[in-house]
Amino acid sequence: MPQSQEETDFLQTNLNSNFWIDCSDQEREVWKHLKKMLPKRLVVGLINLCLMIRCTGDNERCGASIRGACPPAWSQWGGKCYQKLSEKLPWAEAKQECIKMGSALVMPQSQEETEFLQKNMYHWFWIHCNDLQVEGTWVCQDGTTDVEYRNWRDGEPSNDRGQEHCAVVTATGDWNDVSCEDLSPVICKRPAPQLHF
Ligand SMILES: [Ca+2]
Ligand SMILES: [Ca+2]
Repeated sequence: MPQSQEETDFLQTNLNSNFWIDCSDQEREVWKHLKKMLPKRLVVGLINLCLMIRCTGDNERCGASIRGACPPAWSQWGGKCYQKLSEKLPWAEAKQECIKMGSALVMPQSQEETEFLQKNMYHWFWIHCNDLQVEGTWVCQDGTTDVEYRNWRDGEPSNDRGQEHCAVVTATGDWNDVSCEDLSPVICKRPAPQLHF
């Protein structure tokens, strides 16, 4: 919980990452700062909400995810909203179903995100990662943005029988390539609504 404007500035300048502010009376100092930057009608609506602030390194652009801002039936973790589908699907159908819902097939980018999904959604599930175009060249994407994070199990991707081109997070949290026609649980992801200031 930043205690002063100086501390908030320091955190925003030196941490190019997310941090939660504690929701309590102590956030008055942060609110003073936010009130200067946000339109009044927004501040009135948000006065009792907690914000997650993300700033770029140069401290010139900040965004705040509103905790609890995900649509009904979507769960929030950081700046993302997730929803699990009730049906197991082949990979391509899983991807399409998420697109129909205005979202993307999930692509976890850290062990922490994976653990959140395993705890709250499914122990194993498709991820937006395949080598359909060029065998052995894995393309992993968060929506349309390439993701570098990899967490293959030892010995994977194995491309068994030359037929494994889509990736799942397994029950142990690491990845395996399997047939894209397999039926696996599906989690869709969309960004949480953001305030930019
Ligand atoms: Ca393959
Ligand atoms: Ca495999």
